[in-house]
Formats: sequence, C-alpha cells, structure tokens
Amino acid sequence: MATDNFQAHDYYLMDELLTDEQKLIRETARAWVKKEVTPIVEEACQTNTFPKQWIKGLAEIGAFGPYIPAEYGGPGLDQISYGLIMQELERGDSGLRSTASVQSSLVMYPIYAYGSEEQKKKYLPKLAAGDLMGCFGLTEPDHGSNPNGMITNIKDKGDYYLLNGAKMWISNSPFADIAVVWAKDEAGEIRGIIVERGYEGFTTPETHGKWSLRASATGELVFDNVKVPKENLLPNVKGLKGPLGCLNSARFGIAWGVIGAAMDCYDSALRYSKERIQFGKPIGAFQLTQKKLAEMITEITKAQLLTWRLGVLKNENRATPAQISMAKRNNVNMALQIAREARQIHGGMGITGEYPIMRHMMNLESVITYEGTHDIHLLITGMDVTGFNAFS
Ligand code: TGC
Ligand code: FAD
Repeated sequence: MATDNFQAHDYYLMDELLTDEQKLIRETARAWVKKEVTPIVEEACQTNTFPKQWIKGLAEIGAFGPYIPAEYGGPGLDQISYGLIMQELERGDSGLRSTASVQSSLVMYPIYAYGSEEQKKKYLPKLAAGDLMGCFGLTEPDHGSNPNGMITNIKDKGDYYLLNGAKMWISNSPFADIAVVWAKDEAGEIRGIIVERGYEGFTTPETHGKWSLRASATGELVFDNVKVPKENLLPNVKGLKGPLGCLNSARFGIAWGVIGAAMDCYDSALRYSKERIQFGKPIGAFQLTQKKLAEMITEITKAQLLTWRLGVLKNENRATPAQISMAKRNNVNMALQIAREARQIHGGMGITGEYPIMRHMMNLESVITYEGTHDIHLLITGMDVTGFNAFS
C-alpha cells in the first residue's frame, strides 16, 4: 500500500481568499480522502471496482449536493465550498469525484431546479444522505457531443409514459437506484424523467474493459417499453437547456476537481525530484527538471485563480455557461499535461501503482472527453467571442 505524503501547494497564498468555513470544509474532505481513499484507491483501480463504503463517507463530508439547501437535506454550502470538496475528492481519484459530481450536479440539481415539490421531498434528502444513488442519462450510442439528436423517447399513454431507447457511458449506472433520463416527447421536446431501478424493461449493463476511471462504475441504460409514472416527469423544464443547465454545475465542479489531481501529480514529482539521485545529484537540480516543475506550479496557480474567481461569480449567480466551459477546458487540459510531465519526472517508477501519476493520467483522459470534449469547449468559447455558431 503506497504511503500518502501529499502536501497541498498554495503558491499565491490563495488561502487568504477563503473563509474559515471554506477552509474547514476543505480540511474535512482532505482528511477523509487521506484516511479512507488513498489507502485503497490503487487496488480499487487495479481491480476495477467502486468501493461502496465510500458512499456514506461522501455523504458525511457533504459531498452529495453541497449547495442543496438544508430544507431538502443538503448541506447548503456556497459554490466555492462545493469546488473545494471536488478538488479534494479528485486529489484522491477522478472516479471518486465523478460519483459525487453525478449525484450532486446531474441528479440532485435537476430535481432541485426542475422538479415538483413532491419530487424534491421524495428524493433529495435520501440522495444527500447516500441512501439513494443516482445517475444521469444524456449520451446515446449515436449522440454524444450532439445530444440534441437523441432518439430515446417517451409517449403519453394516459396514466403513464412509455419510455424506449438507450443511453451509454453512464457513470454510476450499474448500481444507481434512480436515473434522471433525458428523452424526447411526441412533440420532439427534450424532457427529464426519473426512472427507478426495478421498473419492468429497465436494465443497466456495466461497461467493461475501461483503462480509465476504473474506480468508478460505468454502464448503459436500456429502456424497453418501460412504464414510468406520470408524476416522475420533471415539470419545470423543456428543451436541451434542461440537461445543459445541469452540465454547468457539473463542469464547474470538474474545473475545481482536476486541480486536485494536478496538485497530487506535482506534489509527487516535486518530492521525487528531490529524492532521486542521478549523475551524483538529485534530478531536481537539473535545469530541465526545474523547467517542468516551474511550469507545473505556474499552471496550477493560474487554474486556482481562475476557479476562485469563477466561484465568486457563481455565488453571485453571474457565472455564464461560456465562462464555466472555459474553466473546464483549461483546467482539465492543464491537469492532463501536468500528469504527463510528472510521469516523465518519475521515470520508470511513474508507470507503477507506487505513485498516483499514471492513474490520474488515465483518469484525466476520460475527464477531457466527458461533460463536453476539449474541442466542443473550444467551439463554445469560439462562438461566445465571435458570435458565429460552428455547430450548425
Ligand atoms: P444550442 O442550440 O446551442 O442550445 C440549445 C438550448 O440550450 C441552451 N443552452 C444552455 N443552457 C444552459 N446551459 C448551457 N451550458 C447551455 N448551452 C446552451 C441554449 O440557450 C438553447 O436554449 P433555447 O431556450 O434557445 O432552446 O444547442 P446545440 O444543439 O447547438 O448544442 C450546443 C453544444 C454542442 C454546446 C451542446 O450540445 C454541448 O454542450 N454538447 C456537449 C455534450 C455534453 O457535454 N455531454 C455531457 C453528457 S453528461 C456527462 O458527460 C457526465 S460525466 C459525469 C461524470 O462522471 O463526472
Ligand atoms: P463524439 O461526440 O462522437 O466525438 C468524437 C470526436 O469528435 C471528439 O474528439 C469530438 O471533440 C469530435 N467532435 C464532435 N463534434 C465535433 C464538432 N462539431 N467539431 C469538431 N469536433 C467535433 N454521459 C452521460 O450522459 N452521463 C454520464 O454519466 C456520462 N459519464 C461518462 C463517463 C465516462 C467514463 C465517459 C468516457 C463518458 C461519459 N459520458 C456520460 C459521455 C460523455 O459525455 C461523451 O463521451 C462525450 O460527450 C463525447 O461524446 P462521444 O464519446 O460520443 O464522442
């Protein structure tokens, strides 16, 4: 079992921008990850299992719906606290952060933002406590970057909806109790609907053979004439802006989360560079190694500043989808580049499970694709600054 020597790095004294409450929340998450996650995460990835015992711990540190108000069972925290929790979780593993992201931003958020009062009362407290786990079905086999083309559909049958279609690449689907599913109605409008495990015709086959996010369960959602009660339809949103609104919240969490993965890689590389002797001196004494480390801490610091400012804007309800998209794209790419450079600094040891580097790197190859690929986010910024839509 690898020892967790992680030290957080705060080159620009960002802690001075955080409140005492935010720092306490971060320290609580950090301590939990150190105690419960890093000792077993390598084995979980090697064996491709999601350790279910993490669920209760995640609920206890407030990682499920951090910003959901207390009246619905959530911790009622601000957006920067949400970001800091995601950072600490992803320092442990991107798959762990994925589980919390999906539960918070893709399951609890749509029920909170678009659901009826009955739906909020029925589901949110149990989701916050980890007594129910959820997943989010948007992507289909033939519609990934372009979810508007989806073919999964609901038909009004009087006292129920009949749901048909399939979703793929769905985080948490193999064990989720409920799925928030996006489907077209007879008018071609995208609607959100809550599908519970156990409904006849609803299955969730697991996706095997992933080289990435191996501590997170991924699967499909298959709907074969599933009868869904009418009261499960999310009444307060229609159209693609429903699922895309959820993605704003999840992408914000990812922008923070990947800083954790980057910090873990940098921290490990910095320590290794001081300990590993070649040609009679520590490899950290060579200029080329210093260049790598200097660029890493610079990029981490820039990402920290970007997300802190984005958090302030989000707390004020002023963060635009395009600003969130930019932070997701920049920070994931930053973290992936740092993982690759850290791998180089660790030499051959960098490919082993002795160090967290290769695991972070492989995880980040998913993170740069899900919640909108790097190139889709470039085009979102491109559209925002030019006014020209490159998608249509
Ligand atoms: P477009 O015509 O631009 O927009 C349609 C409607 O949506 C509105 N809108 C948004 N609303 C809220 N937030 C946003 N970010 C929004 N972006 C657009 C827009 O104003 C419009 O509203 P209205 O009222 O006029 O109808 O849509 P488009 O079809 O051209 O697509 C735009 C595009 C390509 C940017 C979008 O489809 C996109 O983001 N594609 C990427 C797909 C994606 O990110 N999928 C993620 C799946 S979930 C996932 O990966 C979970 S991983 C979980 C984990 O494990 O952590
Ligand atoms: P495609 O859309 O087929 O894209 C393939 C390539 O084409 C990409 O490089 C893309 O950038 C490029 N491309 C596409 N369109 C354009 C364009 N207009 N211009 C230029 N280039 C373009 N989805 C969910 O709904 N729920 C989940 O919980 C979920 N979890 C996931 C977990 C994992 C581990 C993974 C890998 C994915 C998950 N996804 C989930 C799906 C994810 O959101 C999609 O994989 C992603 O949106 C990309 O879709 P795609 O894989 O179909 O790629």
